[in-house]
Amino acid sequence: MKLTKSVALDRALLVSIRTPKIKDDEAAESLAELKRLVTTLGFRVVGTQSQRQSSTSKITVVGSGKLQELVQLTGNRGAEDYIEVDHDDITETRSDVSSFELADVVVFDCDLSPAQLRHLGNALGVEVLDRTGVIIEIFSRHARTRSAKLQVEIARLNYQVPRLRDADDGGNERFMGQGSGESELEINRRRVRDRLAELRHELVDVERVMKDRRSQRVEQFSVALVGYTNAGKSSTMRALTGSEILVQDKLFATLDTTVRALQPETHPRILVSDTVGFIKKLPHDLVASFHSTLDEARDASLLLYVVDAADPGFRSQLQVVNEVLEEIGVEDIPKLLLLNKSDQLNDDQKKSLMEEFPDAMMMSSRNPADITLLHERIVTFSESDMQEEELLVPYTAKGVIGEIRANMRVLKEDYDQAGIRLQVRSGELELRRVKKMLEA
Ligand SMILES: Nc1nc2c(ncn2[C@@H]2O[C@H](COP(=O)(O)OP(=O)(O)OP(=O)(O)O)[C@@H](O)[C@H]2O)c(=O)[nH]1
Ligand SMILES: [Mg+2]
Repeated sequence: MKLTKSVALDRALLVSIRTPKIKDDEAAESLAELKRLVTTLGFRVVGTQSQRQSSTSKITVVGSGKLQELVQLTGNRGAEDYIEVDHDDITETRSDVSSFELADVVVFDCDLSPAQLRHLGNALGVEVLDRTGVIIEIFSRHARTRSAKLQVEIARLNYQVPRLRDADDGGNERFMGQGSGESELEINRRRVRDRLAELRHELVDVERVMKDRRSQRVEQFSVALVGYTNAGKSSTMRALTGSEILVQDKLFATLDTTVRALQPETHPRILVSDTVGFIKKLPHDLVASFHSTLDEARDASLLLYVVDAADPGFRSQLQVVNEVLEEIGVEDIPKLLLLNKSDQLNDDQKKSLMEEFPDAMMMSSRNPADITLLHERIVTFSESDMQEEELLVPYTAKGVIGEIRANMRVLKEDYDQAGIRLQVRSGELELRRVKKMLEA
């Protein structure tokens, strides 16, 4: 689905279906999140509607009374054949339409089948989207690197395949003279499948290059920032590395992993990487696509879990992050929880959060003193399995001093007759490498 009419489609109406399986507060939270997703796409939300239903399986999703209401709110632009009045429809409904403004797009906070999307589109005569469609659209607008673009394109095509239909809506016209006897629909599906195979091939190549690049960094201590979308990962990354990274009050501002050195620079260097954010009900294809982006997290020496501690829903967001990361196998990597946006909390709130998460760090990416403390914690952690040793470097040894200064922490140095005596802290591999240089 490509939103070709996005300039004109600027007023959105959101619809939430409350099934018995979903608690009311969860549904409200999810609807608030959908509102932010839709706003990120550039739409203006003119109202929300909710309705209790036993399930979301009805072809019209909502009851007929509610459908009539949606028809009114979108300016009666649909085809009447698709709207039946069922007088036994006694479901509880709620509207929150602030001012009476007609909507040009209706967004459902659940996943809709291709048939439901089609039926509702015909009944309302406006664009109808589901949650997955919205998320895929955001991802595709925000992807910057080749790998992210490929991953999103694959997810988009996978989403589209079952939604393809004949140009004349259901007709099964045969293409004469082509020999194959395939319908237009079949031809379109085959084209999409061929394209998917091509994209997957290309992605494998791109990923091989990324993997090589990662393996060259394998000896370096690296920290990955992970967490829910909009938690403040990129802001923290920016503050820790002094780099100009995109920070936006938008969902999924970051889709590509960036890697930068921790600043002020340490010896050895510590690498920090920013990763894609998570969201509840992330479409399955996108989860699969972004596993490769998250490889950066799998290879990290320390994971910084960033949460927006000022968001009352952060516990359930953290749970989503944990679930996805468990799937990619990060259980053995040490973790530090960062309770970010502490500037939005009062003292009592901070105190009770620290009691609840005693190992966490309360911080704000906007507070330089907090960033300095975080920097220290990262450095201390990176040195925890390092060894201290004294090295004697003869004045005649070439290049060794440079190697030591770049890759080890020098605690003390003395100049005597035999050479420079250095007290260093270093990882085992580096120590071995330097000793070999000294023996040569
Ligand atoms: N008040 C406050 N706002 C913050 C803080 N840290 C980040 N923000 C804001 O939160 C919003 C999201 O920040 P980002 O750093 O882009 O969040 P992210 O986790 O990288 O988000 P995605 O890339 O979308 O997954 C921006 O508007 C930031 O300015 C903080 O400590 N306090
Ligand atoms: Mg970001």
